[in-house]
Amino acid sequence: MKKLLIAVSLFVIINGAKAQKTADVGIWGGTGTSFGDMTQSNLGRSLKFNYGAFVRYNFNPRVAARLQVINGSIQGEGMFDSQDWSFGPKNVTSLSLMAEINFFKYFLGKKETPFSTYLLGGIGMGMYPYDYNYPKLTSNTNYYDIRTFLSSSDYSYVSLNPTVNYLADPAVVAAEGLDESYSENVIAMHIPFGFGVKFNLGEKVGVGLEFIINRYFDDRIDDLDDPRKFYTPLVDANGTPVPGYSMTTFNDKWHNNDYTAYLGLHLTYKINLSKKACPVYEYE
Ligand SMILES: [Ca+2]
Ligand SMILES: [Ca+2]
Repeated sequence: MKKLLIAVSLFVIINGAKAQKTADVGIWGGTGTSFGDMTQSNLGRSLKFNYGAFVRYNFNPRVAARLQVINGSIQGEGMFDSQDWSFGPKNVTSLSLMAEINFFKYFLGKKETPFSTYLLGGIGMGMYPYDYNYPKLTSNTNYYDIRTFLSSSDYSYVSLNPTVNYLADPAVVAAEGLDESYSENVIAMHIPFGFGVKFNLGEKVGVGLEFIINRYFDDRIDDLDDPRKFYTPLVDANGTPVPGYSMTTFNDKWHNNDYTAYLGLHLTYKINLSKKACPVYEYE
């Protein structure tokens, strides 16, 4: 009976220890950039300092949840078609809730788990300004060159004529009020995903390097909001022009939107959530 009690007690203690949860807090520093409608981006001139912080809750040695904020400048220099295009620097703040999946068993500070590579994925939101700059857009002549666009083989199916670029036609500009430059704050959803590697530096401290991409459901980070869209003047059943335009767009929720990308180092500190630590079993 005594042995049974001891066995039951041990079972409870061990399972209690296994159920123990740990958490970590981290600070994050690195660089950020974006990918969107530009081509031939000058990466060296498009990298800006970004920083952040996170809390990580470890369910077990393989799976953790991370709530992370990254803030900093994003800018871009490159081309749109054969013309220069640049935007920013603009402040982009990203908030992400991600699962962190370790390839190896890992608990911060445990000698038995010195390092792991990991994957990140989840859901997030970003905040940033969108600067609609009419003079700047109209100085980019290729932005309008719908004829070039229509004659390219990829888009030869577009036989709608006559088409007009949404900024080139004075009637469209007047009707849609497009000649007023403005800036607005955007709040947009994104899907973050990434990977990294992390190491223990001591019993309480770890360090890591990671790469994260945020895939946005919005096209305005680079200030080029669906730049291929165009208007087609309306006609009636007999082909006679009638007032108004229909707009053809190339964006939807899943396609032709912008990305941000971050590469950074993080320094992580362990928090004990439970005072009844049983380190022998913690990492199993
Ligand atoms: Ca864009
Ligand atoms: Ca786009």
